[in-house]
Formats: sequence, structure tokens, C-alpha cells
Amino acid sequence: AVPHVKSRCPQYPGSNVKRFPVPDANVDWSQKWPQYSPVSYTAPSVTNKPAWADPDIGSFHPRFNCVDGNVDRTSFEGSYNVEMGKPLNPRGRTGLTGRGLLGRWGPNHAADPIVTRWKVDAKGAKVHHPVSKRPVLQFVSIKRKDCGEWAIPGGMVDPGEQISLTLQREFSEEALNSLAVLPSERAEIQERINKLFKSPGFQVYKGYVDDPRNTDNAWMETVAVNFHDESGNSVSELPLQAGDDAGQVQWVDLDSSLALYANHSHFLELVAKERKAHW
Ligand code: RP5
Ligand code: MG
Ligand code: MG
Repeated sequence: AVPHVKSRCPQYPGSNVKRFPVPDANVDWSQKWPQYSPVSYTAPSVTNKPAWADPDIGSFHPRFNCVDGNVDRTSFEGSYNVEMGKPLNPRGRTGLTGRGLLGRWGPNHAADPIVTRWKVDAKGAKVHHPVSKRPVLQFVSIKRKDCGEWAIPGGMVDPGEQISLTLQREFSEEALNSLAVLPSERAEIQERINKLFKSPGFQVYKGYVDDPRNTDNAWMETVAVNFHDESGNSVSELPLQAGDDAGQVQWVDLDSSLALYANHSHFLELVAKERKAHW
């Protein structure tokens, strides 16, 4: 596998902390590297003990590689190692220990809803890309407030929450601003959303996310699922409105040149391949 890249971004997000530089050849833990001296960092938003974060290791003994009460501490990457009480990133070194901005020691589970439709012209005919000659797909993309990068409107799985609910809830919060919708309009919007999300969807990816918040002891994992509006008359007709941790929202054409958050463009590539769309 290609070594993680964003997980080694020089400056840790939302801070002035600089990661210890890790060259490609030294990412893997199996590579002996006595000179490795990562910086330790856990953000104040995490050490302040919010409900979504674990306590510090010491008096706290989570059951790693298990479903621990309501918190899923298993990894899609298989069993991960725990060294001196702390879980080790299965993809290797990041130049930073502690949890950074992540609440959980070990895997932090998220879900990514990839809502797509075909790009059409004024007459409703599918638009084909001039070079690849393939039809162009569009997906609902949000601009993250934390870093300003465009991304899939994903979010964390709440303890005990079904992934199918996380997918629908995060899409509603970030791309439809459901948290701010008037009760009078809620039912109508909910109905359309339910319709789109009740289809099983196409599971695009399940596993590690190369997220810039990752550390040696905490990392993102996701289940990315594609919900496709083939006819263009279900979710395509809903007014998009950014909400919660999204600053903007819009339909974006799928294309290999997209620069997106974490490794989200890889997930979209898989969707394009599956639907024989332009990439
Ligand atoms: C990424 O972070 C996941 O792929 C998902 O899109 C997102 C979840 O974190 P928040 O949006 O809740 O910050 O790693
Ligand atoms: Mg969210
Ligand atoms: Mg989010």
C-alpha cells in the first residue's frame, strides 16, 4: 500500500504544532528507527473532557480491538498493536503522538455519504466529457469550516449508532442544514431523504482514512456509501444549504483533478469506475 501522506502533513491542523518529519521509507513500524522522536499533542478541545472524547490513558483502560460498551474500538484494518497502553496507527508513523483533535484512542469511526446524479444540459440530456467521452457524474460536496477544503459531507458515528443512520444524519445536517429547518418544512424534506437513503446504496470503501488529524495513537476510519439519484428527481430537487461543520455546499463534477480533503478523491474515483462515468 502507498504510505499515508496527509497523516504526515507538516503542521498539525488547528495548531502551531509541527510533526516530526517522517520520510516515506520510515513510515512502517517494522522499520527500526531509534532517532524517531515524535511530538506529543492532544488539543485543548479534547483534554477539556467533552462527552465525545475518551479520558487520558492511565486510570482509563479501554478494551482495544473490541466493541467496548457502545464504542466500537475494532479496526477495519484488522487487529492493531497496543504499545505501553496506547494503540499504534496501523498505517505507521505520523510524527505525532497523543490524540491531536481526535476524541478516541485508536480508531475513530466515521461514515461518508456520497450522493450523486448525472450532469445534464438545459434539455435534460446527459453531458459527456469531451476527452473521456463518458457521462459526467456530480456529487454533493461541502466546504469544511475547519480547514476550508472541499469534502464529502461525512461525520462521526455516534456511540451505538447504526452506520446507515450516520450517513443520513450527517448528509442532512451538513448539506441540507436539517438542524435549522423549520418544523413545518421538516417532514417534507425528511420524506425525500428517507427515500434516497432507504436504498442500500453502493458501499464504495471501508477502512483507514488518510486524514490530516491522524496521529500515531488515533486515526480516522470510514464506511463510504454511494447513494445515486439516477433519474435526477429525488434529492437533486432539494435545495442544498450548508449547516453544522460545513460552510458551503454544492454539486461538483467528478474528475481526477479534484483536490479534496483527506483521501476523499480516491472514494470518488471508485464511484466513477463503478458507474462508468468520467474521471
Ligand atoms: C474524514 O473526516 C471522514 O472521511 C469524514 O468525512 C470526516 C469525519 O469527521 P468530521 O467531519 O466529523 O470532522 O476522515
Ligand atoms: Mg457533521
Ligand atoms: Mg463532518
